[in-house]
Amino acid sequence: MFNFIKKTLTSIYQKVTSSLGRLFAKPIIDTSTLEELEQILLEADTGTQTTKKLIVTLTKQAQNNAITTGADLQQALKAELTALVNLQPYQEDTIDILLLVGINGSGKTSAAGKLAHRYAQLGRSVILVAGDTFRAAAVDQLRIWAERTNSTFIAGKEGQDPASVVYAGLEAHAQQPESLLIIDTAGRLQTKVNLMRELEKMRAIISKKAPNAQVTTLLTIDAMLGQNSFDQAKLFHESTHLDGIILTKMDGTGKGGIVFAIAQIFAIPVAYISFGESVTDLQPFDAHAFVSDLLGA
Ligand SMILES: Nc1nc2c(ncn2[C@@H]2O[C@H](COP(=O)(O)OP(=O)(O)OP(=O)(O)O)[C@@H](O)[C@H]2O)c(=O)[nH]1
Ligand SMILES: [Mg+2]
Repeated sequence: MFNFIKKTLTSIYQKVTSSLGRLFAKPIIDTSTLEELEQILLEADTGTQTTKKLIVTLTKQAQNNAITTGADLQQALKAELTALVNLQPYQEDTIDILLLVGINGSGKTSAAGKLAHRYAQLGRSVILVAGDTFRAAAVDQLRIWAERTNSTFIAGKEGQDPASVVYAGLEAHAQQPESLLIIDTAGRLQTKVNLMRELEKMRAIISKKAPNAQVTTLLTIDAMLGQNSFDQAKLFHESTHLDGIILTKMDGTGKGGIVFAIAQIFAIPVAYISFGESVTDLQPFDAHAFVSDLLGA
């Protein structure tokens, strides 16, 4: 399994890895090497703020002669990137209730299905809750994932208060406390304020009805949106507590720098990456292994 993921990731980041490899092979580095590095990082979606910070630090080290060769640069960049992603690692084993949030189309419903599969593989029974009552199709979409993964399915009617569907989900969970309750939510309502209010209401019901449950909120971010995805992340980060990120559609981008931008700006770990549309196309994200693979170090 691990080799498969590594192969998938390697093919995703090949372009970045090979551009970096060229720089790291240089026997001696100069200002233009750092300029090239800056360009590669920006093109890889590392974001201007994070890239600038990295380049300033590396330039200082080069001026002090702490970095003279491409190999030095590789080690220094590895240390900086590792420090960036060295967040409290995401723990998936102890969770009772998983709330999925994110803007429309970012991959919440598919992630709910893939996570149901993952936890079933880990031996947990899963209850999928259709907390997106905004569109009738959203319920049908999640129902298909529930059937595919043999999960219990809880849904209400179109337009029903999602908090009441969550309530029904919590009742089912109380009957099977060892199971994992995964709640899919809407990505779009009439306004963003409504959306955030709805999420808060769901969270309030959860803490009232299951005060001792381990509740985790994950934000789905579409990696293909690159820089634009930071705005959506900001919107949720400011309004609600987030425990981690699911970076979706990684198969559609040859970039990986977004991982560092997220770590630097939001200081929350990427918990999973999703790289396709089948049940197995979601895996836990190992930030340290990712840095090593990306830099070939
Ligand atoms: N290639 C690829 N497609 C994905 C991935 N994740 C989701 N998709 C597709 O992206 C589209 C949107 O995914 P959904 O899971 O419906 O997104 P959502 O956040 O639930 O969307 P709303 O319910 O509209 O808010 C679907 O066509 C998915 O099949 C991924 O990792 N890779
Ligand atoms: Mg959905």
